[in-house]
Amino acid sequence: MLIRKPSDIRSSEITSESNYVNRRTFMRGAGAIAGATLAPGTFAATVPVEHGATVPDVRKSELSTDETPNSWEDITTYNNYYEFGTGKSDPVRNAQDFEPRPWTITVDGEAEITGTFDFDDFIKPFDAEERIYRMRCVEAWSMVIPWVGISLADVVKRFKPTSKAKYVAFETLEDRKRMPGQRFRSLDWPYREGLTIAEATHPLSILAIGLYGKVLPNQNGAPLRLVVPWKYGFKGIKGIVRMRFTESMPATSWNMAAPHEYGFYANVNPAVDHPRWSQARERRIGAGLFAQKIPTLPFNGYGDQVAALYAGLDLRKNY
Ligand SMILES: Nc1nc2c(c(=O)[nH]1)N[C@H]1C(S)=C(S)[C@@H](COP(=O)(O)O)O[C@H]1N2
Ligand SMILES: [Mo]
Repeated sequence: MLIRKPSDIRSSEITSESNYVNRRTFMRGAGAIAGATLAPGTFAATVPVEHGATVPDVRKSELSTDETPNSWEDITTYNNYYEFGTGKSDPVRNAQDFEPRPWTITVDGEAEITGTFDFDDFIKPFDAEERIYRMRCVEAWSMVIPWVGISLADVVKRFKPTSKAKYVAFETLEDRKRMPGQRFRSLDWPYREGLTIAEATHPLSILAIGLYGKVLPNQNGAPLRLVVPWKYGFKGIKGIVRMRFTESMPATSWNMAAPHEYGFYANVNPAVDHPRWSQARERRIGAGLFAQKIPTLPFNGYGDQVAALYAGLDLRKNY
């Protein structure tokens, strides 16, 4: 494979805009060598890299909640991203200098189309939509977040998973120079997550590339992160570099770290408490210090849309 890992590329090579463009052209060629010809793009321009730049051509979605979104400030300063530290305000501080370019996503496993794709090529065939979703962290806090994303169902179908593919597994970048939190063994790196194919092809599942119409901030998982709004937030893996189609259930980071506390499914469920705290209620970030906790809803309020995925499954055992 001609593509160098991002970790092999010195930061001096990626500082200027013209270098960035050159690198991208190089990656395009390499993507074609990897075997996949890509459909013509939907995006008029490539998604910009600069902090705070607007994502072009974003349309609204009927799948959005009409609840009031949290502020940009809340969403970008209170984060979980252990690659940049375990405190809530570590990611915003420690991810500022992170360069989410050049970036490639490797697709492999049980699929007809596999290869390593430059980020822009990877997202180009898909429409960007605003999806305003509730997010419920397993730690019993929540937010409402206006993501910009592409349909994960469309992405999965494009790679033509084989009949053997039952799951899709994701991995975050592993690079302790660029992700200083990986110098500590707070988790077994790289961060790993996974979904069943049925979950991944549900219309609510997206790969987010933006927030509030702007490119995704580093601390929220730039350039690409998963959002599955009926599951606990830890399923929403950030900084994705690999997508693998598998026959058996993939290992996932929080399940590996504490199997009795975090299952593979991780559907939001107020009836199944965390061994160390109740999941019945949640604190809405931004509601104020004295605000009452609000009730947590089964499947985070998306039950009408997703409960059928789990017909016949014991949700107490499959937590
Ligand atoms: N790679 C990676 N992805 C991750 C995490 C992480 O530590 N590393 N934290 C998860 C958790 S626990 C939550 S609640 C959400 C937080 O997303 P946000 O900071 O954008 O709100 O990201 C998830 N994705
Ligand atoms: Mo979380």
